[in-house]
Formats: sequence, C-alpha cells, structure tokens
Amino acid sequence: MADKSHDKHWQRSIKMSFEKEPERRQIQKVKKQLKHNRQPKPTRRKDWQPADLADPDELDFEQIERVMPRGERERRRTIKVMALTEAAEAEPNGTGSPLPPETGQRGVVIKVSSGLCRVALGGRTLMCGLRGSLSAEETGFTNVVAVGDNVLVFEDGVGWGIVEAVLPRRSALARPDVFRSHLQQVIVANADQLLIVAAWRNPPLWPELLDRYLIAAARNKLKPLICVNKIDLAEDVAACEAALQPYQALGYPVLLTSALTGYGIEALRDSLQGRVTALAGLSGVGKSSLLAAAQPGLQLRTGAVSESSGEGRHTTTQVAMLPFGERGFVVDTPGIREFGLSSLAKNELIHFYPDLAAFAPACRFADCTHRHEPNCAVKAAVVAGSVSTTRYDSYQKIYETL
Ligand SMILES: Nc1nc2c(ncn2[C@@H]2O[C@H](COP(=O)(O)OP(=O)(O)OP(=O)(O)O)[C@@H](O)[C@H]2O)c(=O)[nH]1
Ligand SMILES: [Mg+2]
Ligand SMILES: [Zn+2]
Repeated sequence: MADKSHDKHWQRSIKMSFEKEPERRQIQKVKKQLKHNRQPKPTRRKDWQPADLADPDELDFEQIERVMPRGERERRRTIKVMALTEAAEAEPNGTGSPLPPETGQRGVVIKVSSGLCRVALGGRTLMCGLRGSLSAEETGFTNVVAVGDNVLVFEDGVGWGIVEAVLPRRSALARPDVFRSHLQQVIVANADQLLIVAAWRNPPLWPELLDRYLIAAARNKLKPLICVNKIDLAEDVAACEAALQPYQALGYPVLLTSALTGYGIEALRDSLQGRVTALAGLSGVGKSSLLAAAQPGLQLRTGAVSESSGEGRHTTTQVAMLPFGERGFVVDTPGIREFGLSSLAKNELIHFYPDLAAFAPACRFADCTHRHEPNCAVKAAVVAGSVSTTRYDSYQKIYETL
C-alpha cells in the first residue's frame, strides 16, 4: 500500500472526487422523490445565509456549509447518502472490478490512523482518506470516523478511496477525549456487545473495573459478556465461580476461560459468532490471546495489518476490527478503562446496581445515597448478606469518583 506512487494516486483520487456531475444528478433525483413526503418548510433563517443564495439546494454542499443553519447540513448529508446508497445498489460490484469513481460504495471502517482509515468492502480492504468537509463538530464527538463505522466510499480504481459520508451509528462506545475532556471520542461504533475480559490472576480480578465496564455497556446499549481468563492460574475454580456468582444472579453471561489450556474457548467462540463484539479489559488480561485461541489465523491477519503500518509489537496499541467467523467482527482495543462513566450523575449510579437498588425503596430517606445515612435498607441488606459486599464496595468507590 505504501508504494512510491502514493502521492500521485492520492492527488488523483482527490481530483476525481471533485468531478461531481453524475453524483449531482443522482442527488437531484432523490430530492425530487423526497419532495412528495416533505413536511411544511419551517421559516428559513435568511440571515444565516449569504443574501444572493435564493435556493441553496442548487449549490454544492461544500460552498455554503459554513453558513448553513443547524440541521441543514445533516439533511443534505442524508439526501446525499440516500443518493449514493441508491447508486451503489444499482451497480452492485459483483465482479470485484474497480468501480467508476463517481459510484459510492458502502464499507465498514476497520482501522483508523491519523486522517486515514482502512475500509472493508466485501472481501477486500481499501485505504481511504476523509472528505475534507466531514466534520465532527456538531456530533459532540472529537473524531469523524471510528472503527466500526459504516461509510460511503469513492474509489479511484488504483487502490485508494475517499470516505464521503459516515452513516448513522446504532451504538457508540466512547471515552473522554484525552485533550478535550468535555468531549467524547468514539472508540468503537456499531458494536452489538461488549466482551469484558478480566484475568483471575496476573493482573488480579478487579471487581470495581468490572462494574465500570458493565455500566459503560448499559449506557452504550451494548450487551455485556463477562469473561474471566487465566483460569489455569486458579488453585480452585470454585473460588472463581463464587466470586462471579453475583453477576450470574443478575443474568449476565459469565465465561471462565484459559487461552493457554483452551478451557472455555469453545463457549467463547459461540458467543462471538455472527456479532460485532468490542473487547474491553486491562492490558495483559489476555484479550488478544483469547481472540487468537478462539479463531486460529486471526492473529495472522492482525499481523498483516500491523506490518503494512510499520508496527510490530505484541501489545495492542491501536483499535482494530477483525473479521470473526462467518459474519462476525471483533474489535480488539488497547487496555483502556475510562469509557462510559463521564457525565454520569451520582444519583443515577444506583440504577446500574439493580441488586442494591432493589432494597432502596425501604431506606428512611428518599434521597439516600446508601453510604452514611441512618436506616439505609441497602446497607442493612449488605450486613444481612443479601447483597454482595464486593458489589456494595464498588458502588461506594465509583460513587466517590463521580
Ligand atoms: N497463564 C495464562 N497466561 C495467559 C492467558 N492468556 C494470556 N496469557 C498471557 O498474558 C499475557 C498478556 O496477553 P495478551 O493477550 O497480550 O493481553 P491483552 O489483553 O491483549 O493486552 P493488551 O494488548 O496490552 O491490552 C501474555 O504473556 C499471554 O501469554 C491464560 O489464559 N493463561
Ligand atoms: Mg492485546
Ligand atoms: Zn439507602
């Protein structure tokens, strides 16, 4: 991919993307179709637009993007996306031959690095740049594309592409941006489930972190799966089972695994099949090892990706999406732990602890925080052994950090 003619190809792909006649025609067609079911137009804020633009619909989007009222950009992009999707469907790329540059294709972003991303299109992948007008500013996120995003891509026919549009996300796993902590950075888009990986030992099981991930999954509408790895290091598997009993009682699927011995790997493979799974867990718990054990050969593909980008280390440093089984994808994330809990209010925390919340109605004070208040039914339940002490401890610790 990193051949010498890169620059030339790149310039060419940018130039081609400006040759927009066919695209414009397709967009006009969709606009006409949309006119049938159009809502009455709200009064237009003329003062937001240059005075000489009677109908901004007739112009290129980019020309007036800066002065468009809120929502207008979104509407235009939707029309454009519809137009391009239609074009892509009308000319399915069954032969795998290069498409004419004006035809948008739907793909999935599998890797992102400094302004470029790798997009999976059917059975192959394409290195793409981002259309300059794509902006994250109105989304509340600091990145325009994330691994897992469905995108529309223009191909130049010589191995490069441009991401023209990012399609709406059905889920987004995000964390506070490193530099602008009031904003969120999307780590993984469109995942179905979150595989929370912990190790029994090395590093030791950390219930508070497990609970943080469970909260993140719930807030991001992902189905959580708990996986406790390195079970081969446990003297007594019964102790692991006892530690995880509160989670099983809450209905969370719990897997005990060993990437080393293969214990539980079959069950893990079954749970990953046909779904988009994001992995979360501390560095060193064995996320990459588990994936390699569940799908031998997956590591090979990871290796191939790292090679072309000049990385060659064992520890996962970048988010990457890998095909898993027939229709599944797994997203191996570097050891990150801060996603999900920003902007969570203290009094909301209890709702993520249904086992504790069940006793809260019997507390003396309606606004009981279940920490220092007298006659707290939750504390009483912990003392009586009706609720796991570990869960209560982690509730208190997380409460302090909010
Ligand atoms: N004993 C034992 N060791 C394991 C097991 N799984 C992984 N390891 C070891 O744990 C270390 C870390 O494994 P990785 O798979 O790189 O961990 P990771 O979660 O991907 O780490 P990051 O990429 O840094 O987030 C390696 O030395 C593995 O060989 C296991 O089930 N049992
Ligand atoms: Mg790893
Ligand atoms: Zn209480």
